[in-house]
Amino acid sequence: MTHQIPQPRKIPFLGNLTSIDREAPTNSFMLLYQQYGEIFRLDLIGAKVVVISSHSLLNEICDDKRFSKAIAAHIKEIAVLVHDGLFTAHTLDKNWGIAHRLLMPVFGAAAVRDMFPAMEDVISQLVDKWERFGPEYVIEPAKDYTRLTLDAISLASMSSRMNSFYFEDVVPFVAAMNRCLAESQLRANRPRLATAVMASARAQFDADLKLMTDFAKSIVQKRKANPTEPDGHKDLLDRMLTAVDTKTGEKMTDDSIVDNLITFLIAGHETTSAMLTFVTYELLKHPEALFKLRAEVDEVLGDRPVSLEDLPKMPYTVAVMKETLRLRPPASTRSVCPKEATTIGNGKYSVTPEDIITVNVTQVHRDPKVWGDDGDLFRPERMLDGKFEALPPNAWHPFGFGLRACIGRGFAMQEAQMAIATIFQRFDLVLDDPGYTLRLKQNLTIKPSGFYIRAYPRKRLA
Ligand code: MNH
Repeated sequence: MTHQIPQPRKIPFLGNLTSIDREAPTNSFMLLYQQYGEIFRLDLIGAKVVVISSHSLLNEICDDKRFSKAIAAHIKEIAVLVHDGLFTAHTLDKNWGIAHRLLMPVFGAAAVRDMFPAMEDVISQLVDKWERFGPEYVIEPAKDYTRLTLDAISLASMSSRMNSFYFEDVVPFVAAMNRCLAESQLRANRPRLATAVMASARAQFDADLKLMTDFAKSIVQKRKANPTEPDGHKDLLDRMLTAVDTKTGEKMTDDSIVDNLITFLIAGHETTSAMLTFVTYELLKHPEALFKLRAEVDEVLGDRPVSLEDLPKMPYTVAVMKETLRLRPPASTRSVCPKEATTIGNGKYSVTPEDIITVNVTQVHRDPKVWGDDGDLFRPERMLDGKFEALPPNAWHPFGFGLRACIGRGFAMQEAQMAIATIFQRFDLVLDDPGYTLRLKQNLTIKPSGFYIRAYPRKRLA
C-alpha cells in the first residue's frame, strides 16, 4: 500500500516557495528534513519536487534504467547560457551523447596525470602570492582557491592562461559567471512574471551571457587560427575541434564547443574551489587532523615539491578530502525523474515522470544508518583502512551517479591533493578570527562565507 508523501502547507500562487531560503536553499532542505523526515514534497514554481534525504532512498534512485537526470529549475536557468552542454543537457539530447563519448577520455586517469605540470604551475602561483604577502595579509581562501581552480582548468584543458592571480578582483569571466549563477538561482525561485518585469536584472544577465560566450568564442577562434602541432600536446579543446564520434560519424558543432567550453570553465572550478575552502576550514577547526595531515605530508615530501609518485603515498590526505566531501558536498543536490510511474521506498511512495526527485546529498551523507550517530562530525579515520571501500553502494555521493556522474572527478581529486599537500607543507595557516563559525553561501555550489585566514610561511624547498 502506498503512503502519502508529507508536504508543508502551501500558500496560494507560491505553493511551498516560501519554505526555501534564498541565500542557501540547502539550509531549508535540512530544516524541512528535521520536520518531515526522509521524504517530503514541495510544490515550487511549475515543478513538483520530491526531496529525499536517506541513503536507502538514494540507493534506489541510483538506477539509470528507471531514472534519468532531471533538469531541475536552477539547472534549466543555467541552460539559458550553455544550452545542451554536458551538464545541462538531457541524457537523450544528441549533443550530450556526442560530447560525452568524445570528451570522457580527456579526463581519464592517464590524461589527468599528464595535466600535472599545468596544475603545478598554477599552485606555485598561489604559494608565491601567500609567501610574498606574508602573515599580515588577510586571505579569503574561497577567492584564491577560485583563482587556482579556474586557472588550472583553463590551462590544463584549453592551454589558455586566465592569469587570475594578477587581477585584484576576479577576472571578468568569473564576475559575469557569479552574477549569472546568482540570478539563475533567484530566477529558479521566483515567479516568471517577476523576472519578466525586472528589466535591469535581465539586461545585466544578457550582457553577462554575451561576455562569457564571446570569451569562449575567442578561445576557439585563436586555436583555429593557430592549431596545435600534430605531435604537440593534445588538450580538451583540440579534441573538441578534431575528434569524430564513431557512433554518429559526427564532430562537435561550433555551438556545442562553445557551450561545453563554458561548461568546463564553470563546472571545472566552482566545486573544486569550494572543496578546497571546506578542507581548509575543517583542518583549521580540527587541529588533531591537521597535525596528522602535516606529519604525512612532511614524511612523504620532506623539502621536495610534490610529484605524481607522491600522491598514492598520502592516504590520510585523501581521507581528509573524502571526509570533507562527505560532510560538505559542494554540489549539494542532484535530481532525477522516474522514466515511468513507479514507487520508491520499497513500494511505499508513488512517483511519476512529472515529479522531480531531488536528493539532499548533505543529509544522505550523514544518514545514521550508514555513518552511525556521529555522522555530523569530521572524522577522516572513517575513510581509512579499507572502510571507504567497504561502504554500501552510493553511500558516498559527492560526484553523482552513473551516466551523468561527474566527468572531472579524477581531475578534481588530483588537483586538490596537490594543492593541499603543497599548501600545508609550505604554510602554517591560522583563522583570522579564531571564533569563526561556519556560515554558508550557495551559488550553484555551497561555500563558507566570511571565512578568512592568514598564512605563516613555514618551509622553503630545497
Ligand atoms: Mn563535476 C557533473 C560534482 C569537479 C565537470 N559534477 C557533476 C555532478 C556532480 C559533480 C554531483 C552531477 C550533477 C548532476 O547529477 O546533475 N564536480 C563535482 C564536485 C567536484 C567536481 C564535487 C569537485 C570537487 N566537475 C569537476 C571538474 C570538472 C567537472 C574539475 C571538469 C574538469 N561535472 C563536470 C561536468 C559534469 C559534472 C562536465 C556533467 C557531466 C554529464 O552530465 O555528462
